[in-house]
Amino acid sequence: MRLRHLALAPALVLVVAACSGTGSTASPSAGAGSPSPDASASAAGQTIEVTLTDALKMDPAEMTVKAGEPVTFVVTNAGAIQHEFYLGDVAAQDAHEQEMMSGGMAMDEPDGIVLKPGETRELTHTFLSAGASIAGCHEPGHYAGGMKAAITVTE
Ligand SMILES: [Cu+2]
Repeated sequence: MRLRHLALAPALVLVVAACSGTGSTASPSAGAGSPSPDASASAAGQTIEVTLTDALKMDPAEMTVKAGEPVTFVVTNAGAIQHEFYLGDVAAQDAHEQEMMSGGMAMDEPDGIVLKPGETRELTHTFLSAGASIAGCHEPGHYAGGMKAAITVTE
């Protein structure tokens, strides 16, 4: 479902392809429902609980996930102001930051969710290949203030 979504958004596909330095280049169909030998493993999935705070922190600030398996982030906004949990590599984070700075509204999208104070929400994402990714909050000033977490994607 998510991947079909991505396939309809060329920019996002490019982002995914761009961060997949270790293979799976230009194969947007790779995840679009084509069964992989590891399909059974993905049933297990991975769950990571993340807390967002008004101190512009994400806890944990570093996470490790496995490529090709869905990861469910259970995100709680422990603060009193709105925060965001947006997944993407450095380029995607920068692009999203620009978007937000030029008046973009924080909204839910395939790779990001917006959380009101006290809210807990889930975002499920499958990282397609090993590498480095980031979770960032792009409420004004937050990303620049360090509100991000490093995500290491392993094979
Ligand atoms: Cu924030």
